[in-house]
Order: sequence, then C-alpha cells, then structure tokens
Amino acid sequence: MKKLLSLLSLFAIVAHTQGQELLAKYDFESDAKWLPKWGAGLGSKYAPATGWKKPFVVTLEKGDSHSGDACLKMEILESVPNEKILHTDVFTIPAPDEGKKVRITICFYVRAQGLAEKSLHLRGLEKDELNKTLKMVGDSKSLVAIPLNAEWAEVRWTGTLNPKTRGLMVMLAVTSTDAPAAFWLDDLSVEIAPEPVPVTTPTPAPTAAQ
Ligand SMILES: [Ca+2]
Repeated sequence: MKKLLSLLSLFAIVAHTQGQELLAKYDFESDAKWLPKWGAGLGSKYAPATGWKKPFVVTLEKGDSHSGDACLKMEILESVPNEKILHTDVFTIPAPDEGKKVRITICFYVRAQGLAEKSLHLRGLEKDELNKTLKMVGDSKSLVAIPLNAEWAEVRWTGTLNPKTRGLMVMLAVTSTDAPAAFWLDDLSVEIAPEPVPVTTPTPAPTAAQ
C-alpha cells in the first residue's frame, strides 16, 4: 500500500509539473470482487462486467499484475462470433475553452494469451452533458489495434474530443473468436494532454536558449 501511495504521489507530481489533469485512473487494487460501474457486452447485450459467466468472465486477479497486487482479467471461455466489449464507467470531461477541443491521452498496460493478432481494440464513446451518446472517439471502432504479448506492454493514444463531449467511456473490444483466450489489464489512466507543439514554430534566436 505504501508503495502504491508513493507511486500515486509520484504520478501526481509528474502530472502537476506537466500541467496535465488526471481524469480517471484504474489500478484494480480494491479488495472488492467486482468492478463498480464497469460493464461488458456481447454484441448488443450489456451487463455489469463481473456479472458475466459465459461466454466470458471478468475478474480481478491477484498476482502478476503490472502494479500493486491485482489487475483485471477478461477470459473468453467459448468461441462466439459476436464482439466482446469491456468498458469503464462514464467519467467527466471538462468543458474546453471557447473554440478549443479537449485533447486527451489514454494509457494502459496489457498482456494477452490465445488471442489472434489485431483482435483487441481500443475504443471510446463520447457522451454529451445529458449522458447521451454523441459519437465514437475519432469516429473509429479501433483507435489502436492493441499489441498482444505475453509480457506487460504499454499502450498509449492521444487525440481530441468533440467540443460538446462531457463524458467518456473507454472500451476494449475483442473481435477474435478464439477460445480459450484471455487478456489482462492494469493501470488504465486518462488525462488531459498538453497541446501539441506546432511543427512550423520558428526556431528561436540562439541567444534565447539557455
Ligand atoms: Ca494493479
């Protein structure tokens, strides 16, 4: 726990010094056997994530986590053609300044077993202030085809949201029909990303450099 707190403190310091704002973070270190507000779906059928018994199960697993003692495991038990989707709760996105868009970075760590290459995808769902669905992030069902390795690997995506977006749900979608198969997830965070540095910025005069 102490290690976790120091890691979180370190994270806060880094976030502060870079002017970034943490919007959501999930490290799965709770003792609970369920994931509050997380859901999972098969095709168009949705239920609480840890409520599924087949064709997949979602559990909090102790040991071999990326950080702390626990991580999330989604295990596909039976081969079915429909997409299997795991998703977070809807967390708040701050209103952007006039004429601007909110720019975010989604970061997480994943490892996998038995899934076909390019069959696990990062996806986001943008919601308006009334929690109505606006669109998929980037108008895409796949922001990133997640690399599938036996060892933990970092996945990071940065992009902008619709100016009307006030809520966001992060999703991991499995298109593979392979079973048995599984992936593990840890340290999912979403934060406001710094504005990109324009590539056309003029080079400052040498005297301006320290
Ligand atoms: Ca963890």
